[in-house]
Amino acid sequence: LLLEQHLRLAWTRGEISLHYQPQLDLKTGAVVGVEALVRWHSPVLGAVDPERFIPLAEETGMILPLGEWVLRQACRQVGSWHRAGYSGLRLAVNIAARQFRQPDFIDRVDAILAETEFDHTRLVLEMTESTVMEETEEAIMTLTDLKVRGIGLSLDDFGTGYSSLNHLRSFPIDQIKIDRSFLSDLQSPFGQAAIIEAMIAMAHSLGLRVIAEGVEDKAQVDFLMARHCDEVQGFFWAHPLKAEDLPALLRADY
Ligand code: G
Ligand code: G
Ligand code: MN
Ligand code: NA
Repeated sequence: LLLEQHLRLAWTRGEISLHYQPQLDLKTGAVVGVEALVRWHSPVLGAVDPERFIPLAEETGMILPLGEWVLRQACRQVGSWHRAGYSGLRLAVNIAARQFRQPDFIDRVDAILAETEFDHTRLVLEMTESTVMEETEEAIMTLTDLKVRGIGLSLDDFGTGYSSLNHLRSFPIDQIKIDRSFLSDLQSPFGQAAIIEAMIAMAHSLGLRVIAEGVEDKAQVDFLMARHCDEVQGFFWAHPLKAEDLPALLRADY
């Protein structure tokens, strides 16, 4: 079978699940959010890397039903944590370009939020620069509609695309997520440290929050603290976890 055929079957056989990776406030160390990350465990192929099947799902259009399932499932799960007392917890969900460009994208998000009774203001959509920076006019309208609802917008993989810094100013986003490739090269002679520093300073001057992903060691933590990065995510604190393992990391006061 082709990977595509396996993926179609995986869908019907319940082989797709979600993991949740904590996002922490760097100053307080509190878990302020979780990113939902899709996982596929095939009895035939084993664990298939999302870097392989997400692009395939995008090409074939399967990302549309898959993406809706992810949003619905994640809202149900995180909604249950809200009701258990962790009412401030934010949920970050990755949105593919093809989902975002559906003319009725907002209606679909609204429907899922209503169905799961999820607090709009606790949802953050993670989208890449290329997703939001194409077809600028429509994109700004959709992003504005989301923002009016209180939904947060985070620019994922920041620094890797062709974003115009001028555009950044006019886009109604709340946060940039610095791509992990920058942090992994902190010690390189190519000035990655200076680039991260500049990205944080620029984002802050535009009133945007900054999250760094792929934080794996203490040197990276110290570096980010000294530059006043707002939030962090990475193996240093936690890997993406099964839902059942998450509550142990949450604080009741958050
Ligand atoms: O979890 P991991 O690092 O293996 O994810 C690899 C890539 O797959 C990341 O870039 C991530 O954004 C993407 N990804 C994970 N889950 C989803 C999802 O539910 N929807 C979309 N569109 N992308 C996802
Ligand atoms: O691009 P996006 O934010 O969607 O990427 C999230 C992906 O990053 C997930 O697939 C997750 O498995 C991966 N990831 C999370 N933390 C770390 C880390 O500390 N190091 C590395 N190498 N990958 C990480
Ligand atoms: Mn992401
Ligand atoms: Na990313």
